[in-house]
Amino acid sequence: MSTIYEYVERIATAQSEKKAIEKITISNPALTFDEAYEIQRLSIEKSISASNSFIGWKMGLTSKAKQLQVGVDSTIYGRLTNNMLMNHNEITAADHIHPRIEPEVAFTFKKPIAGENLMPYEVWSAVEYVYLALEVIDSRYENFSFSLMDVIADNASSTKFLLGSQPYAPTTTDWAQIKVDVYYNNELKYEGTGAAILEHPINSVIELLNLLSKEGRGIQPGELVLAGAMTDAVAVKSGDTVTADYGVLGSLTINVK
Ligand code: 0L1
Ligand code: MG
Repeated sequence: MSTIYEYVERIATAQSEKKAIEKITISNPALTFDEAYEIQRLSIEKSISASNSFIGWKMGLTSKAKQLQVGVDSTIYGRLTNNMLMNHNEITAADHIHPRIEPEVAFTFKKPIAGENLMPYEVWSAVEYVYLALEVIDSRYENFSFSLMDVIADNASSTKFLLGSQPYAPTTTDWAQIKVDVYYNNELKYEGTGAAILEHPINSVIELLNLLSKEGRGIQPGELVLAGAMTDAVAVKSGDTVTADYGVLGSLTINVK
């Protein structure tokens, strides 16, 4: 059986060569939750450099639909670094394995916050802004197929994300009630609401804090949290365009080259 360092290498190679690998649990069905998060942590640590720093967290598997798809009933977190944050609204299909795009919201934090089973009002007191976001996910595993432990080790399929340029005050609206229409090549593909994210996107941050508190950690000021998807993800290829229209709040588009 391989060591966790070998799995870190395998995932990094899959990413750099844009070639999907067999999921870890095929050869190591006993991979534990702690080992999977350690593979994730080591993978991100390995990617950190002078030009690539840790900037926050993403939550995954935050909707019942996604949990059913993967056959699990728990949320997971991943780590975000600044080279995942897109500075223009274009990705290159050839830079990815099998990219998919999903509409999200993101939170930024002005105060440190930590703890288990916090109440929404406690979390809101630490939030600075809410942003519209599009996440590009790209599993490093063959056929985008994995178990819970595999996807944790693979940093929750993170690859890129686009943030809207407009910060919204947390009090702008009821974030559970916001609506999104997702257009794939100008055709309506999915409709969703903020409530798809654990009934309310703030619950995603509460879940993240529950997971982080098991490791004695929390969210630091300046960090960002991608809260989770409001609809299914759209599989994309070169030449495609995905637009998430959030009505009066605005819209975000990613073009795939
Ligand atoms: O952002 C997400 O919800 C992705 C989490 C991992 C599952 C997937 O890749 O669909
Ligand atoms: Mg996501």
